[in-house]
Amino acid sequence: MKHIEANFDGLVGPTHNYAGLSFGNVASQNNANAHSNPKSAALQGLAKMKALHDMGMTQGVLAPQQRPDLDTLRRLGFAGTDAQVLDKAYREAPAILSAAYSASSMWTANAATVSPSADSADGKVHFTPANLVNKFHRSIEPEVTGRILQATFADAAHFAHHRHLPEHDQFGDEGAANHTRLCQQYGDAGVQLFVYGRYGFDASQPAPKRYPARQTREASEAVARLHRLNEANTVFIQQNPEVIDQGVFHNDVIAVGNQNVLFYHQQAFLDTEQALAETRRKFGDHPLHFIEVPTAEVAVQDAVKSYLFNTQILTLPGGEMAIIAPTECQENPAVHAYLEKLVTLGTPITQVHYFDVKQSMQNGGGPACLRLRVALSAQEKAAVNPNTLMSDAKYAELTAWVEKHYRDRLSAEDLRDPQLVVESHQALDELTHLLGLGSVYPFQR
Ligand code: SUG
Repeated sequence: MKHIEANFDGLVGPTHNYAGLSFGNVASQNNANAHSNPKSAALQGLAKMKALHDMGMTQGVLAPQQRPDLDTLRRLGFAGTDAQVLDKAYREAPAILSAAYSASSMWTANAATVSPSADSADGKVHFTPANLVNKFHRSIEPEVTGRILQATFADAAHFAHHRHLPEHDQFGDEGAANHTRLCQQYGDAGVQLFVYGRYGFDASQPAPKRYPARQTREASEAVARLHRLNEANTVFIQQNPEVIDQGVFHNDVIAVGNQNVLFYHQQAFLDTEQALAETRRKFGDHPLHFIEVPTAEVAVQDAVKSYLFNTQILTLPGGEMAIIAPTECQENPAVHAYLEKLVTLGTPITQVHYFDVKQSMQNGGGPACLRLRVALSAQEKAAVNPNTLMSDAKYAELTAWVEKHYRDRLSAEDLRDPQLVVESHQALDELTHLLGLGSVYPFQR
C-alpha cells in the first residue's frame, strides 16, 4: 500500500503583523513595528502550496486562528463593546493588543507534533497540539488548533487527538518544530527524533543563558508517551544551548530530516556523536545519510539569517529529493554556494527550489515553519477532510478569497480599528465553509 507524506500549510490570517513578540527570534525582534502586508503574505503561502501540489505532492491547508482574540482581551480586564476593548488595549497595553492580533498560527510546524500510524502501538496517526507556553501570543493558540486538526482529521478510526500538555514552562512544547522522523519509505516503521532545549525539572543540566529554550525534555517525553511510541523508535537529543543563544529558537532552524536523510549544522546538537550513533543504531541496517554542514562553510549566523535548515526536504513522486528553500538562501553567498554544491554530492537531495516567503521570513518563519507534515497511508489519506486538500480549484478559490478579504498593509495603529474585527470574522466565516470545517471559531459558537 502506498504511503505518502502530506504537508499541511498554515494559511496566513488576515491580521498578519509585525510586533516583535518573540524574544530569542531575531527576525521577529528586528522587524518589530514594520508595516506588514497580509494579502501578499497569504498569497506567498498559497503560491508555495500550489507549487508543491503541481510537483505531485499531497498538499493540505490548515485554517488560521480567530484574531483578534477578544475573549483573551476581556479576560485581561479590557471591557465594553469590541471597539472599546480595542481602544482601551491600544492605549493602555499596545503589546498585549498586538499579541491578541498575531497571525502566528500560520507557522503550523508549531501547531502540533504528529506521529504516523506505522510507529504507534495502536496503529493510529497521533496529534498533540503544542502548548506554546513560552510566548504569550502563541499560548492562546492550542485550543482552537486542536479543533481545526480534529475537523481536518476527523475519522476516529484512523486519527487520535490528544489535549495539549499542561500549560507550564516546565512542559514547554513547540510541536513538530522540534521533531523529525527518519524512515526508509513513509509506511515503514521509523525513528522519531525529539530535540529539546533544556530540562524542565533539572536545573543542573546545560541550558542557554541569553535566550529561552522553548522545548523541554519532559514535554518531548510526554508527547512520545501519548503517541504510544517506544524506546526503540525514539531518540531524545539536546539542542546545543550556544546556538539557541545565537537565535536558533527551534531545532528546525538548524536541522531537518526526511526519510533516510538528516541535514543539520555541525553545531546543532549538544552531543552530536552520541545522538547520531543512537539514531543509526535504532534506524537499523539500512542506508542513512547524515549531511552535516560545517561551520567553516556556513556560520550559524548565516544559517539563522538565510534559514538554510528551515527548508523542506521533499521526496518527489519519482523518488528524488528536493529542497524547498526561501529566496534568502539564494541571496546569501555562503549558503547559496553550499546548496549549489549539495545537489552534486551524491546524496538523495538533487534539486533546490527557491520560494519568496518574505512576509513570513520577516517574523522568523521559513518554508518549513509554514508546514505540518503528516505521513499517511492511502486509507488514511482518503479519510482526511477532502475540502482541506489543495487542488487547482481550491487554489483558485482561496486566492479569490484572499483578494476579496485581505488588506495589503497593516501597522500597529490599524489594530485599534474595529472594522478589522468585522472584516476578519467575515473572512474566517467564509473560510470555514470553503474548507468544510464547521464552527471551529469562538465567534461561531
Ligand atoms: O514562534 N514568530 C514565530 C515564528 C515561528 C517559526 N516556526 C518554526 N521555526 N517552526 C515564533 O517566534 C513573531 C510574531 C511577531 O513578532 O509579530 C512570531 O511569533
